[in-house]
Amino acid sequence: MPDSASGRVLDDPRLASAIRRSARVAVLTGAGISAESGIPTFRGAEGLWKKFRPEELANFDAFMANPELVWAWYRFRRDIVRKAEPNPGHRALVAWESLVDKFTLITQNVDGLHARAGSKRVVELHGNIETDLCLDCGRKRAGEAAGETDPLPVCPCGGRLRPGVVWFGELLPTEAMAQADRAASGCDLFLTVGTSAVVHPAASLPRLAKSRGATLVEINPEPTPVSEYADFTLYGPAGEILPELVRWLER
Ligand code: BJW
Ligand code: ZN
Repeated sequence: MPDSASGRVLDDPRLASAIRRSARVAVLTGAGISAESGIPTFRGAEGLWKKFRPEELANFDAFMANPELVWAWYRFRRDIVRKAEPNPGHRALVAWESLVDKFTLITQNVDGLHARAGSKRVVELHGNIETDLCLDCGRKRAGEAAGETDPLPVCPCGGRLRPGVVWFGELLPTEAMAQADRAASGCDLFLTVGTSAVVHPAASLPRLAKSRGATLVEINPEPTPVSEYADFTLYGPAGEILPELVRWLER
């Protein structure tokens, strides 16, 4: 049965004890953890890219049909990401990593804010918005600098570039997915933070972790499909709840 905490997070001694005895921790983050850095989410109450649903633009067919539009969307988002700073939620996960034997931070986010905050072991499942990928030579390269406005960027080989992210219908990077599977299968505590948990295969990781015996904790202001089987659901913003958990662990 799910449990919930609406007041002080660690009022529940069972949650406190599960967190304290967990030496192997895996965390799955989604767009919600970066919401407090000013980066809009895809879905949910504050879901932003309201004008465009990700299912409409984040796929290869949309790119081929209208590459200028898809590039304009990514350029707009790159701009927001470059101006954003990590928030207390990102920083709490950096601190948590230093407190346990094994800590794997699996993220669906493409904004790079976990690494910028100082997290060491970050598994990026959906790529990184700061990279471009050439459709011809297959090379990955750094994304164009701020201010460049070529509507259709081109690789030095002459091939067409696309954003280096994972779109619907595309396979996730094999090694990243394998690391995520291993971490979910072999952890004592699995946290899902700020994800609507509707996009697979990432959304399957919490269930995998739970089926292998991990305690499953969810942090999100709204219920998600994970809330139905999580051991604990902490309803609220990641930037408040994560620092509270870490403060308690550090004591
Ligand atoms: C806060 C907060 C605060 C707000 N604090 N929280 C099994 C079943 C059904 C379908 C499939 C399946 N397996 C595969 C599929 C198909 C598809 C899929 O999952 N579709 C479903 C949507 C139906 N998956 C794929 O296609 C994947 N590839 C794949 O499976 O390959 C194999 C295959 C190929 C072909 C056929 C079949 C299989 C690829 C998925 C790629 C997703 N890409 C995107 C875009 C990335 C690039 C970019 O950024 O532009 O990834 S889509 C978008 O959604 C992005 C995100 O990473 C992803 C998840 O979103 P996320 O992070 O959860 O954000 P939100 O906005 O949804 O939620 C935010 C949450 O935060 C909300 O809950 C808020 O409440 C909360 N929040 N403020 C904490 N302060
Ligand atoms: Zn090329």
